[in-house]
Amino acid sequence: MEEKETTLDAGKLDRIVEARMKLKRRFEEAMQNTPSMADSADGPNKPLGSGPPNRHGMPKIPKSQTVTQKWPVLDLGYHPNIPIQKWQLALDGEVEHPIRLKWDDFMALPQTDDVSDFHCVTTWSKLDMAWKGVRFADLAALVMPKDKATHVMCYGYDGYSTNLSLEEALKPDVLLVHTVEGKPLPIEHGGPVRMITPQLYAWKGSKWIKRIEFLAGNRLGFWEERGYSNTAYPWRNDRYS
Ligand SMILES: Nc1nc2c(c(=O)[nH]1)N[C@H]1C(S)=C(S)[C@@H](COP(=O)(O)O)O[C@H]1N2
Ligand SMILES: [Mo]
Repeated sequence: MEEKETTLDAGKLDRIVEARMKLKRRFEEAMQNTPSMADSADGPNKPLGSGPPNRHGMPKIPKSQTVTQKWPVLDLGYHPNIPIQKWQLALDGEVEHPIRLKWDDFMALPQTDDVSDFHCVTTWSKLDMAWKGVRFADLAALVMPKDKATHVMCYGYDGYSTNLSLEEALKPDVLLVHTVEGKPLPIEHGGPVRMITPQLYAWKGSKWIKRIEFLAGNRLGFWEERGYSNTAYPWRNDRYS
């Protein structure tokens, strides 16, 4: 791999902003056409769920989900303990500028605060969670996906993997988070850094994230290979394939 060590300076930040605008133009239409943005009561796919509309117009509670106050832990049973001094995130595959970020590089990137909902396929939803981290879109702008890139595969330090289309991954609420409710993300929930995908079921967000590989086509991740949906749209009750 041609990865190199990276620190960020003002020139690099300018490049991120420029690249971010380019990516936005490239994926805006596909993003607007994803089910969690486009489905509507008068269209062919009425969003399934209950409650008032959320900020992207879907019912706050997707079909067959139950709201929980607790935050259950769901994973393969192995919680890798990665101290921040050892944590690294590789971004590679079909990109112009592959990199490997260390903790300080990651924390020097633009930081985003957001409040979003977390929908687990096992039918619990935890609402209005306060997150802080780096937007996937800002990371993508840093490495610049090649024209042929259409998907990513995200890998965790526990051996997990999950795939996403770029129009889903580039949504502004998709974050790589290190903080939840003002506190460091606990190890059992994927700390030091995990991804979240509020507009898809939560298995699409890798805990203990260590690598994002940009792909020239779709490939299935751990659960997707084992019968979970490739697409994972909560408001279509799209759980298993
Ligand atoms: N690395 C990794 N990420 C993972 C998983 C996993 O086993 N390993 N499980 C997924 C599943 S199935 C769900 S529902 C959520 C659960 O996140 P939580 O344990 O913080 O509730 O993480 C997802 N991300
Ligand atoms: Mo899950």
